Amino acid sequence: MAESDTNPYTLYWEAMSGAMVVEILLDEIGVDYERHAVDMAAGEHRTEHFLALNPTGQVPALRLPEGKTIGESATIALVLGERHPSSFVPLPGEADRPDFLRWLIYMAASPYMTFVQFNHPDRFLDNHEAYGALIENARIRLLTQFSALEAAISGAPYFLPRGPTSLDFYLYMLTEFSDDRQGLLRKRPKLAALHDAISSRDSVGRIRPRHG
Ligand SMILES: N[C@@H](CCC(=O)N[C@@H](CS)C(=O)NCC(=O)O)C(=O)O
Repeated sequence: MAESDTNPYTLYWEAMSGAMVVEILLDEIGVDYERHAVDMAAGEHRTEHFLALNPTGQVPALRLPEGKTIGESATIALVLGERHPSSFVPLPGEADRPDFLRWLIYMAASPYMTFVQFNHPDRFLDNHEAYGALIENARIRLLTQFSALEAAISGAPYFLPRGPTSLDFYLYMLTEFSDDRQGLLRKRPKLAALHDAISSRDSVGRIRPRHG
């Protein structure tokens, strides 16, 4: 994390949030950035100041060097891929770009959002008595969604045959969100190999501990 760059990226961040994949990608491509912790428990994400930066009131959000702030984890991964071309994000015209986009959007739209249902049933229903059923439904849907991802992994140990990409960083993060990681990995050997490979990267060694 750079503190002194004159024009760095700023990552609006919370522990164990979707900011993890953005941090890993920033570290992997080797760009300077600052981290700004958003105190969600204190409602900082609902303040006028933060909503002016990201009207959805969510993290991750990334302030670009020119001053604009963007949200949405998948969008941030794509924008960083365009601005800092690397093997981590297939560029338009590359053969595996359609698969890359398909599964990146799936991860952000499906399992990530099912984790929100699992951890924050209050955002879906006012009826406290139904929270247990909503959490159980999320638990079952997560298993199905992870199985779909297991079936889609086409490389070894990485998601795509080309080698490590942001899909691997994203899927590593989703696996880390699980409260039954070992159970998840035991039944999904391709995911387990991917998770092992990403866990041992230097970037992850630096970043994962920050998330508790
Ligand atoms: N679609 C968004 C979802 C981001 C999201 O749900 N972030 C959570 C933290 S993991 C958040 O900020 N929640 C606060 C809220 O929704 O009020 C993305 O992919 O970045």
